[in-house]
Amino acid sequence: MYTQALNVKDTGKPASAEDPGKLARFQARIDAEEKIEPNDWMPEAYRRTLIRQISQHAHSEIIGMQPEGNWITRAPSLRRKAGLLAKVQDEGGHGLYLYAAAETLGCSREELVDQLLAGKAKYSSIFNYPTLSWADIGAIGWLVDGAAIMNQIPLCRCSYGPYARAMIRVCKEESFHQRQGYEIMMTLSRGSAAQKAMAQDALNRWWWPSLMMFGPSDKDSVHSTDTMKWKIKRFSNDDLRQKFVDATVPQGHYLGLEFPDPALKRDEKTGHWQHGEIDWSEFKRVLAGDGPCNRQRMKVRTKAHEDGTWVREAALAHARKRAERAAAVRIAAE
Ligand code: FAQ
Repeated sequence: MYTQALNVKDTGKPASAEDPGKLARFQARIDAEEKIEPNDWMPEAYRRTLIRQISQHAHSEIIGMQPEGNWITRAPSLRRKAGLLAKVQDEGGHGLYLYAAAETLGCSREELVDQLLAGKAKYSSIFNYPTLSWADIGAIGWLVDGAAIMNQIPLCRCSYGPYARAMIRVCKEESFHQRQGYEIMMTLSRGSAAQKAMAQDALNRWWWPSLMMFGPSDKDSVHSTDTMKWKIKRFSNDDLRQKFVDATVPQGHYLGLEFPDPALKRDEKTGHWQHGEIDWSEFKRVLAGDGPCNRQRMKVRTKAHEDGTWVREAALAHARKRAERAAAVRIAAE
């Protein structure tokens, strides 16, 4: 899918030391909506910010398999189990495309995974919340995948080619996930009083963390100025959050559910749904490693990585043998 162009090593050069002519030509290409490809010249800061964002995104997909994976054995029917299994596998696949896209920028997947396991890399705050009932699987599909799509559709037009192309397939799959989640919520909301209460409880717990997925408010976002100038991000965090709220509130009302926000109201002039104040102290706590499940997520991920050591070693040994056999055949033919 991608060239594994590991020929663009980190020069450690600060952005200020870069050739102004090259910088101007680079920005002109971005402004002309050209895609930047792995072997093209790019400013160090652009390369580093992409590695940061793409690897955080990849880690999120991989850690994000845990809250839902937790329910595969407890899904209420074979149909639900098959759907959930496929969804969780899709998220694993997204992680792999994204690691591959990050590798084209000159860092290896091993380095990125090591950073995650060492606790030096971020992943999305949302995956540090627990899945307490089956309705949480519906709420994740509807809200978390819904928020992910809102954020990722514009990334299909990101200036960096490999990231933009990876996002096209990811978004198609996320949109299936969103619909299967909404369908679970619909079934529960139209079910018994206990099922409806379960759906309401899931919405109560997942609503605010879903809004936090879009990142800090624009005034506190440190990277947005650069990433918007470079057309990595096309919309600000607050703009995407607002689009998500506008799309999701009517869906929740259609389910007959209430949002856990007494301040939520539709502005008749603009048509937008205004939401109450987000608890940024909770967001900061989760980012600092003190969310309800941060420790558990890292423990499970570390164990899975250790348990997979023999698979990686076997795959490498097999690749080595194949290469040796192919070399022997070539020599014999010469
Ligand atoms: N959680 O200056 P900004 C999914 C960090 S995939 C944790 O605004 P930026 C699919 C940010 O990294 C979900 N950290 O940063 C799925 C930065 O930290 P740093 C993941 C967050 O990059 C569904 C600092 O705060 N999606 O759900 C969060 O311009 C179901 C300052 O923030 C992506 O990664 C957060 N919520 O904007 C899987 C999409 N927000 O690096 C399984 C791509 C911010 O300086 C099941 N990423 N931070 O240490 C993006 O679009 C952007 O990176 C943002 C943040 C919008 C997340």
